[in-house]
Amino acid sequence: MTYMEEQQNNLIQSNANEPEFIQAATEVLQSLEPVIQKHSKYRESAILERLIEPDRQIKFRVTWTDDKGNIRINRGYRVQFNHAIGPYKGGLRFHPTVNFSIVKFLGFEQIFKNSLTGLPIGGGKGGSDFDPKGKSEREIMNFCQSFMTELYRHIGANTDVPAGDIGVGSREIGYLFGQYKRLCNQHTGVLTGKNLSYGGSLVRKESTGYGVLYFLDAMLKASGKSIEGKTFVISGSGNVAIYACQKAQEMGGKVVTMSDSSGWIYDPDGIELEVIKELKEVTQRRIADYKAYRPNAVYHEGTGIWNTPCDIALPCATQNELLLSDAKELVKNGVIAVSEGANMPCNLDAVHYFQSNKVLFSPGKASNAGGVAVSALEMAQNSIRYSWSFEKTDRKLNQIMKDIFEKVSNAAEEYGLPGNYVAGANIAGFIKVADAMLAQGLF
Ligand code: NDP
Ligand code: 2IT
Repeated sequence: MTYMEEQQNNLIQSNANEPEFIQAATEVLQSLEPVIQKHSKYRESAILERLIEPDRQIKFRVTWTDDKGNIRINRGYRVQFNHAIGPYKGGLRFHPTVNFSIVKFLGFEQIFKNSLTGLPIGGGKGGSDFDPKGKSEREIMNFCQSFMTELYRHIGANTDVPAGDIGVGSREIGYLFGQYKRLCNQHTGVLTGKNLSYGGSLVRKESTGYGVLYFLDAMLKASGKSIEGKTFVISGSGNVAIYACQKAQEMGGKVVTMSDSSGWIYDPDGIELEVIKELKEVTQRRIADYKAYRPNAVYHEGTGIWNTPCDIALPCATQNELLLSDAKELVKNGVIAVSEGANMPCNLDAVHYFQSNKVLFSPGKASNAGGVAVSALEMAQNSIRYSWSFEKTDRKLNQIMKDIFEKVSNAAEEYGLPGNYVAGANIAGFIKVADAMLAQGLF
């Protein structure tokens, strides 16, 4: 058995009940084979073995009361995966599907993503199986306060800095931050994605979606193509999807779909984003209600969004939402590029199918890194107790995304895999972290 086969076996045996984590780590291991062959130092220092095992996993009970006075119990999680290059950094997800497999896959991806930003942030992730849907404002606050009453002892502006993810936006960050401050009596940059009035950064709200488009622009340009005039299929209608749609439209693209977990809409005239913002950011309604505002639109219950003909697909909802059959349909309909806005939305078979059919493909850890990058800029602004203008922060984001494309593209080239941005992202992200681990001795 080769060394890499041993690593793969060990991954599967030690994490048997964690399919999403195995999926994310398998992709990285596959990409790193040429790096391990070329540089024996990583093998000699057991870097892969150490990277795959989180520094620390925290699980806790969250007890809260609902509006009827019932006592409710949920599970809270934080995985502090790797802090070789900076404090642990990564979002919190509130969704009924959250468990250690989900949090570990997200935390693992975050190590490489954060490394690619070029900013000093390590990898972590957390969340809860709490379902925010249908909860009152008071219930959300009760839950957030109780969640932070345990989490606060594990985090800190120089230790671990959580942010949002699915089900956690600026409202939840506000309640979490308020409780942290009650407990610690410190106004520090311990969370990112804060509102502007108490230490948030301009552009953070838009950053993941905008970043997806800045990366896509660089990737298309490198192949002599452009966004102008292209038809987009976007999934999701949350934070990432909304601002990906906004930037795609600003850059001359036409977006014809968006979705939520119930179904999807097709608007032949192009998505009217103000309607989506009203439904999703203001009134917390379903995507099905879009039709009431735009009679030409068609609503489809359930899946099927990837059967829509398009030039560019941006999966921006959740993991494993685009499978091999969807990839085949997209290729059949002539898709030229797929950029992941969500984390691991395409399964491994779908990714391989895109690559072998010459579709430009960017993995989430490269193309959605704009969110965490602006989070790191928020930390920097909090440290100097100052805030930058929208234009300045947006310029920095744009440059960071272009730089990520260069790093990813160069690493792929260097290891003989030109155009394979999955391998490029994993290799470039890995080398910085691995070298920092080597320099700091055994941990
Ligand atoms: P939001 O909670 O704002 O939106 C999530 C969207 O995805 C909603 O439209 C939601 O529909 C849909 N969705 C969630 N779960 C499912 C599911 N199981 N099946 C179908 N649709 C689903 O989250 P974000 O936009 O912040 O996050 C979206 C993705 O982007 C996630 O993968 C996240 O990890 C990733 N990401 C987020 C970043 C950020 O800065 N926010 C940064 C980088 C990556 P519904 O409302 O019906 O649940
Ligand atoms: O997946 C991600 O990169 C995020 N949810 C954002 C993390 C952050 O710390 O801003």
